[in-house]
Amino acid sequence: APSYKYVLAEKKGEGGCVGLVTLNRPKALNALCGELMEDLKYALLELEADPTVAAIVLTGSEKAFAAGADIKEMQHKGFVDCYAGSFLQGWDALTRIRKPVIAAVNGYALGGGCEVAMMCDIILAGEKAKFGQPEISIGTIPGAGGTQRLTKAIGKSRAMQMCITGDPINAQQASEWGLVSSVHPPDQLVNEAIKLGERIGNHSKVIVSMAKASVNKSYETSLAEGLQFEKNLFYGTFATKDQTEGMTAFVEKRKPNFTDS
Ligand code: CO8
Repeated sequence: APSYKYVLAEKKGEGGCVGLVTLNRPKALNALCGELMEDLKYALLELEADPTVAAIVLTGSEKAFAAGADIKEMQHKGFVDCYAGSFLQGWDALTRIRKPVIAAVNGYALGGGCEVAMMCDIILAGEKAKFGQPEISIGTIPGAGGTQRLTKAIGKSRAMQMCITGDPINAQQASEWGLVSSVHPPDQLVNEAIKLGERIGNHSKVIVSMAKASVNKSYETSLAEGLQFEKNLFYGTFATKDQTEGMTAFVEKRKPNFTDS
């Protein structure tokens, strides 16, 4: 496997079915500089292409998932540098991964760090996690989905408050507000995320990616269109061997043997 400067990519879980990507730029609290985001993209694409990997866990350190976009990199930029250079456009790569991506957030997930967590499919938090969109306090606004995904996740009033005060929320609040699925002791968080990945790995990879695509569709479209999209994919599952196997195994009272086909 290739090695990266700012991320570690490994395989964990039963049969190496869970990819683990760890952001690793400790001196800057995993601030998301251009090079780190390139490393992250290629690490994810490598795991996406690996047929044994069923799900991917993305984590940082116990102190910081990521403290945001790299402020030192942005400090002297002008509008034209950002616009003509499509500044940070490459971040979208994360949202095009078709396998499930689970964010395991310990410590700070601020600004771009919170946005990257929200680009993932599921967020698990450590008890000391802090989520925030502090851009307002450095004279800018969220630029990678903070005003959009946060609003969909926790509602307008709470998202508005976070984006215009810059005040972060803790793991408990994030859990009550539905931003994260569950909260765990910091030292167990990554293992819990890997276990969740293993449970996903019990299922057919092709059907899992259809389920992911269908849930994501609800973010992008009207109810009627989303229901039609879901129905078509549901019908589509009947073109797979895994649907036949899953239903046959149920009737025969045995475990299914999915072949991702
Ligand atoms: N960028 C660059 N360096 C950072 C960042 C950052 N976001 N965050 C921390 N660092 C660096 C610090 O500069 C420091 O480096 P040095 O030792 O060389 O001075 C080192 O990390 C340690 O940081 P601190 O000493 O500040 O550590 P503390 O424990 O005292 O504080 C905090 C931790 C509270 C997390 C603090 O570091 C902080 O407030 N960080 C900035 C948080 C922030 O404002 N993030 C938002 C950035 S803006 C953004 O993300 C916009 C995204 C837009 C995306 C657009 C896509 C198209």
